[in-house]
This record gives sequence, C-alpha cells and structure tokens, in this order.
Amino acid sequence: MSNNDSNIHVLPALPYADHALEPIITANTLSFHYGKHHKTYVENLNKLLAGTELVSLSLEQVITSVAGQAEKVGIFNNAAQIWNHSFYWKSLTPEGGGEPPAEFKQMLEASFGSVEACKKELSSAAVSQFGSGWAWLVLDGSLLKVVKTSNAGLPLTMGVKPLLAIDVWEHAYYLDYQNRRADYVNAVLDKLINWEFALQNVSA
Ligand code: MN3
Repeated sequence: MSNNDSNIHVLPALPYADHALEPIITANTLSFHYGKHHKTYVENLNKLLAGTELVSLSLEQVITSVAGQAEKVGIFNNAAQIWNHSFYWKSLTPEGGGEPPAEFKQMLEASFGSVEACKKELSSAAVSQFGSGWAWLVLDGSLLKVVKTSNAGLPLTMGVKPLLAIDVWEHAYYLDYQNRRADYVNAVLDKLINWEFALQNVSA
C-alpha cells in the first residue's frame, strides 16, 4: 500500500463550529458524531480501498459501483456513510428552521399542501425508521417526496435527488435526547433545517 492509496478520501470540514447548533445539538454530540463517527468512516474506507481498482474513483462513483454487491458491503457502508454525513451537516444550519425561501415554499406547497405537512411527513419518517437510518427530502422528477433508508442507505442509488437528510442513528441524538428521537427530530425541523441548502440542491 502506497501512502497515496491510504489518504484518498478526506474528512470534509464542518460548515460551522462544533457548538454552533446548541442547544438543539450540543458540542458534545457533534464532537463524537463528526470527530469520531464520521472520521472513522473515512479511515475505514481508505483502508478498504487501498490497493484496489476502486481507489481512483470519486466517492459517488465508489458508492454507485459497489451498491448491491454483497461482497463489497463494507465498502458501500463506509462510503455511503461518509457521503450521508457530509450531506447531513449541510442540511443543518444555526439559522435554520422557520420560513423556507419563497421559491422553495411554493415547491413544498405544491407537493405536500403546506410546509407544515412536509415537516410532519419528514418527522413521521424519521421517527418510524426502525433502528438506524436516515430520513430524506428528495426530488423525484418534479415532485418533492419524503423517503427513509436504513443503515447507510441513500437516495443516490434510488434514482431520486437528495435535498435534505436527517440522521436518526442513535449516535446522532442519544447524548442529548437519550431515547427521545421525536424530540430531536422535531427540534431539528423547527430550529436547524436548512431550507436554503434544499433549494440549492434542486438545481445542483
Ligand atoms: Mn451519524
């Protein structure tokens, strides 16, 4: 294994300070979630890819090329979790929640009836996901939809475009909320969710 081979994928910087999401998500949670969990996925993926033909691929290419292959599930899980977490950090912002930009509000109303109805569906998907996983707002053709995935699953392999992600693995909320996943999810939707990021992703 060359040195190059072991450092292909890097942990992206958090888009805010680790205390910026308090009190909804504490610095304690972020320091473990970003500094340990996200970092470990990066380290694991680099180890798994070293010396393989996949080492030259982008993260998205790794994910789509190994998806569904039982013998490469370790690569898929670590690669997808790197992608999911980088996307989740950007789905949150200290100035989040509240009123979406007008253009995005219209899209939400066209697909769900109202912003509140979208939030309710996102919350319901996040709370009802059995075990570890993710709740997503996605663009399917011209329609916004809510989907959920288990473990490392992600919309990239489902033919829909991800707009927002909410992590519902216990490590995302347990230090702050213990078993109260609904309290974490609803606080995120009310105070942190980054509608601007969702709108940017529509045309990304
Ligand atoms: Mn996580």
